[in-house]
Amino acid sequence: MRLQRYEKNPILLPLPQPLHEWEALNVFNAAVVHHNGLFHMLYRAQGLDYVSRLGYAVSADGYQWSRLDKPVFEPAEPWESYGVEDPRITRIEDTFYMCYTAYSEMGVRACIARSQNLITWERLGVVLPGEDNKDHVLFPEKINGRYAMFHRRYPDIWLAYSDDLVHWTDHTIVMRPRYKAWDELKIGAGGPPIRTPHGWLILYHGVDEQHVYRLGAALLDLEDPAFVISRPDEPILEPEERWERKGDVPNVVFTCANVVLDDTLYVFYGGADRVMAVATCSFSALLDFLLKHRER
Ligand code: BMA
Repeated sequence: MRLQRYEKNPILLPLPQPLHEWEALNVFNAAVVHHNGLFHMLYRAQGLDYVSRLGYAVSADGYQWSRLDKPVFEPAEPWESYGVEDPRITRIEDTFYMCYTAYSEMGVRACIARSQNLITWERLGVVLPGEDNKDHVLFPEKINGRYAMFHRRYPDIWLAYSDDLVHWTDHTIVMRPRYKAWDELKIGAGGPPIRTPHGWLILYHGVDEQHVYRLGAALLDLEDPAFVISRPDEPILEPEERWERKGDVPNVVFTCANVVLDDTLYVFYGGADRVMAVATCSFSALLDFLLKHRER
């Protein structure tokens, strides 16, 4: 089972103009939500200073995008001084929550901000203080009365719970790298988990010893997402196109966003840390594939 690339990829390129200095080098690893009939994107942008800021773009179909001239989210705290990276947005009831990585001389920190309109953001702060952490993403609903979130304690995907989105407890490992596989070195969650009648469908990235980033899918128990129902051996996307192989970091496909509309799964992903792209598949076909590869 493989994702199908949009034939006119990439969908977003750096804009090397004086006006767009902040996004002149790389635009990648975006969050995307579908709301009120439109796709909304917050993308990670780097200018020549390599500081990551977040730009906003909007689209009616997920393929053709229009963007704002200025970033909508920029470093503002000491722990963000080198940049705000890799946003993942989850809607919970009427609020959009953005998980993002803050990068500074202190290291990388897992942060959350919230918004009602996707443009103006209020910071909740560092949610896993005192540790290097990233690849965190919220579940779209509470599980057994508490908020749930994936995060990454190198090299594994972890699950944690919270009553207030700020204090996180009951940390457990969900998935680990697999020996001599495409996801042998480290793994991290993609966009928000998707509820299905058979479990939480998740996408994740895996890295091999050659530092190639690929994408995979898994199915987790609805009541206890630490229980893995299915994790097929094969990736669903790997670097093949020139702009996935060559860029700021070679051989990278990296996702922070998945949207399901009707029966189409849209996977938005960064190519080689330089451009944004989209690939799709039939959601029910992917779910069937996962159910066929159930672990015993
Ligand atoms: C990870 C993250 C991603 C990036 C990837 C490949 O550690 O920082 O933002 O796409 O590395 O460089």
